[in-house]
Amino acid sequence: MARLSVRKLFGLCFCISSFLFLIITFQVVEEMGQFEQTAHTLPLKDTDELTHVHSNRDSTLFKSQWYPSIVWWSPLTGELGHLRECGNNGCFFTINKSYHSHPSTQAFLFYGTDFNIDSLPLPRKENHQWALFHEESPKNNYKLFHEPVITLFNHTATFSQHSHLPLTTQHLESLHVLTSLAFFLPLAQKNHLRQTLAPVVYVQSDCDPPSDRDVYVWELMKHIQVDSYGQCLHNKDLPTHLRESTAMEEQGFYQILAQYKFILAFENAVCDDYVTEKLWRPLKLGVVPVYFGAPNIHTWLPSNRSAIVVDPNEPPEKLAQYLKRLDKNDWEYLTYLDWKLKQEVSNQRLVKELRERQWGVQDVNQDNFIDVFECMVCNRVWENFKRQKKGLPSRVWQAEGDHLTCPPPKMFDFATGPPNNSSLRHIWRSSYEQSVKEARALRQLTLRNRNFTVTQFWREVFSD
Ligand SMILES: *[C@@H]1O[C@H](CO)[C@@H](O)[C@H](O)[C@H]1NC(C)=O
Ligand SMILES: *[C@@H]1O[C@H](CO)[C@@H](O)[C@H](O)[C@H]1NC(C)=O
Ligand SMILES: *[C@@H]1O[C@H](CO)[C@@H](O)[C@H](O)[C@H]1NC(C)=O
Ligand SMILES: *[C@@H]1O[C@H](CO)[C@@H](O)[C@H](O)[C@H]1NC(C)=O
Ligand SMILES: *[C@@H]1O[C@H](CO)[C@@H](O)[C@H](O)[C@H]1NC(C)=O
Ligand SMILES: CC(=O)N[C@H]1CO[C@H](CO)[C@@H](O)[C@@H]1O
Repeated sequence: MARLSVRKLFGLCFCISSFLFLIITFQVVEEMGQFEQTAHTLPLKDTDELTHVHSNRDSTLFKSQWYPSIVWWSPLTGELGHLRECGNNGCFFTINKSYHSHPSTQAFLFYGTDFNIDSLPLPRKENHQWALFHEESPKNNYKLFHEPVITLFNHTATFSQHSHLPLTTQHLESLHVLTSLAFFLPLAQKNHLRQTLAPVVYVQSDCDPPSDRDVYVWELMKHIQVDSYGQCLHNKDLPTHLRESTAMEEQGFYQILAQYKFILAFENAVCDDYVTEKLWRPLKLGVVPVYFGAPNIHTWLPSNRSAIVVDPNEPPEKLAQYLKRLDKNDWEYLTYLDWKLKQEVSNQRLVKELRERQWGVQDVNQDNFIDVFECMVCNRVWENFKRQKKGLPSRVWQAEGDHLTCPPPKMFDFATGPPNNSSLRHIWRSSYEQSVKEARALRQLTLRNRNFTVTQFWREVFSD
């Protein structure tokens, strides 16, 4: 919930800043005489006007008053209507659903977590492109993670490196924050602090997620001391002013974590490329992450010896023994911080990704990933307009299974587990299995290309 509200806050900031940006853009553009009309007259379009865009070979975009409309089917941006420039192209973006049947509408944008079966923009016309934005955990909406559903979309922006706009590094501001020594504590100091602190720290308040991390950590705690500040497996209190989940990015909180030798960086779900701040935070602080999450994490680590990657098939006791050995052996521990002390990211894949991505993270000087997603779709819509004008066949975009995928969640089965009173742990597997059926039903109903009711949907889900 807290993450959600922080995200909403960011969303609001993005909205406000992109609104200001737009106002400024409009003023500049208007002064340059490129727009013949002001923005508020733009939404008024009809078939003839769109045809005009197609047929008038000589009209350059900015001489024309007509723009394709792109409808956010999830009200993510909250913007009832605004024109955006995307390079040389312009599109009108709106959350007004009555644009579904408007002739200027060329694309629909969906936000994964809000993607709802009960009101899809059906019927879908041949020119209606669908685009999915989903950067969050699979647990927020499992049914999108199956081929029958993901392939309904033409364009994707997801955490998968295979998507059209990969958001894998969405929680990493820059290479600089990784190599920075701002929070780094020398090992002598950490060794001194070991008199009062455990070697390992864990901070989670989203308990019993699909990765089943709490059960693993509970088992690990039998073999090595872990200070656990969050609500899950809690055994140590944070200072009162840092107890709000919004304090997770505060300096005071970072300083507490930076005192430890190891941070348990356990994702809430285990899928390739699903990497969150849980990994980047310890790397930033100069604490060795003990990572459990994306099986392909080696693709993204700053160097080949910068994190201890948990093998879920090995007993936690073995990991505990390894951590204890490193705790006693300074030289060996420091091999994991070598890259940090040299301030060098040797993973060229990560370097390239950060250099080439077109969006920034909490950076007012760069577009955010939602702007870039909107423009990707806008530019693709225009690309086909231009091809049509030249008499070329339209280009076809199609999401593929690997644009959003995650294997079924697995539970650990140690002899004993935490004294839990949460049944949540047990729902993930069945909810995943149910989502496979939902995906199949959703595809069938969507391809029928008529609107359908929730009742019809559930009837279809349970039809076999
Ligand atoms: C949505 O768009 C329609 C035109 O397509 C317009 O009549 C209506 O007022 C708009 N709704 C809002 C809330 O702006
Ligand atoms: C790890 O990286 C270092 C330095 O970049 C390199 O010399 C070494 O061969 C790498 N080891 C492996 C196993 O990839
Ligand atoms: C979008 O996807 C649909 C369904 O797969 C397909 O029929 C359509 O041709 C695609 N449109 C574009 C522009 O790629
Ligand atoms: C779980 O148990 C603890 C202590 O046994 C109690 O404080 C907590 O309220 C319980 N939670 C729920 C959801 O029942
Ligand atoms: C389906 O669309 C028709 C026509 O637009 C509308 O009258 C009807 O209420 C819709 N049905 C559902 C289930 O949304
Ligand atoms: C480790 C442990 O005690 N797990 C229990 C958690 O709760 C479920 C029922 O909600 C039990 O089946 C588990 O054994």
